[in-house]
Amino acid sequence: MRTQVAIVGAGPAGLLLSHLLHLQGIESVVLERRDRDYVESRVRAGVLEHGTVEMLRETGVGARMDAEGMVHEGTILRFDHHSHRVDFRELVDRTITVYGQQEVVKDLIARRLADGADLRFEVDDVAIGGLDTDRPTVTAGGETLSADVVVGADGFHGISREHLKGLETVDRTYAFSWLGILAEAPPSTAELVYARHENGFALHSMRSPSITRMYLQVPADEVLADWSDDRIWSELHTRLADDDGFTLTEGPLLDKGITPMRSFVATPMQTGRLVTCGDAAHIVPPTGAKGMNLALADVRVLSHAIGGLLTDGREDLFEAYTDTALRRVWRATWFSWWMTSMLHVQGDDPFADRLALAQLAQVAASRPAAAMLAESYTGLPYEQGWSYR
Ligand code: RFL
Ligand code: PHB
Repeated sequence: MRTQVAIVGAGPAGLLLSHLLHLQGIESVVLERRDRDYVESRVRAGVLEHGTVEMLRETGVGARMDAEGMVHEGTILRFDHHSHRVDFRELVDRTITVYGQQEVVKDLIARRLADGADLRFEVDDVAIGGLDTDRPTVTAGGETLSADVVVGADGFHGISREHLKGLETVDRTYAFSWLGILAEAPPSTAELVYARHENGFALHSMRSPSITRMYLQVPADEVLADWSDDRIWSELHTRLADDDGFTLTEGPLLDKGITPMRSFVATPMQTGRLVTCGDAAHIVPPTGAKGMNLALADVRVLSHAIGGLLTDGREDLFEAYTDTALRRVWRATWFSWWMTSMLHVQGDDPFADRLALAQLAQVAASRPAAAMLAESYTGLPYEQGWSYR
């Protein structure tokens, strides 16, 4: 069997790519290891950059996001028990939208299926071959699919990255993880609160007017079993408190988990007709809310490059894919590292902790410093459109 583009992984990256290619008249097959229900209910990212929102809307998959997503014009930084608002609208004339990753995934799956896409779930034996030719193959379930391009959109633990020639990785692991909870409680604040407290970082986010999403900095080797619901709430109350009377509303926990923090970039992102995108190629710590946005920005570049290759035989855009994508990846990697080091408590490194507080003070006091944060948080401008034509 043959297709134009074989995509491994039905996360946000693989699904959006399949959609953008379809809009350019290019057919693809998406192969996903998990079942549909699993990928639609996996709780992860929640913040969409300004440009991500525009791209989803412009390509016809933004209706539910526009109806249910919460547009935020700023965010709160809380440290030394005081709150400082960073006003995105006023500083950079941009906003973010709070809308869960699994909602984006649901919208993309619904649209792909309505457009007659070939999406295959529960395919757990994908193997990639033929990489020395311009007809690479993907084998799964005893069937071989021959394609013009194979895309590894299979996340950090996927199988595609290991096929890249001359692969080099740079990474940083952090001494802490995030313990995340989803609670059936109305948000206690209208905007996200990033709090730096002596006990560690805490984030107050949300998913809807009745669901709160929150995170706590915990040691990297922390075990979830050591965190009872009572201990989680007690620590959230302590770390999110301010001198202006902030109160936190509690509710039953719907989900809890621990996520390690890591920065990781693997280059190149392509070898012959195999390319990687999203978490398969790079990971950022979640403090800057960049992971999914970066995955979708890769896909924008890739959709344009594959459009050029398959409709006009243009090799140049395709060959430039790694370099084009990495320009944004490294800037987001810097921003995510900066937010992480500024907001987390190192404990054993008083110098780092004093520097972090000085940077927060600078963001709170200086308009250019706040604008720099706002510019990266709401999303840097894209270099090009998603469509080749
Ligand atoms: P995904 O979402 O991991 O999807 C990869 C898909 O590939 C499948 N797969 C395979 N399929 C077939 N064969 C194989 N051999 C396969 N191996 C894997 C997997 O089952 C999966 O369905 O990668 P993608 O599409 O690149 O998307 C990346 C994002 O998921 C990720 O960057 C974000 O979730 C990161 N992230 C955040 N990003 C943001 O932009 N804003 C945020 O606010 C934000 N918060 C977060 C986050 C990630 C978190 N966790 C849990 C890691 C908060 C958290 C807690
Ligand atoms: C989330 O709502 O899950 C979220 C928000 C902001 C972040 C990370 C995660 O920086």
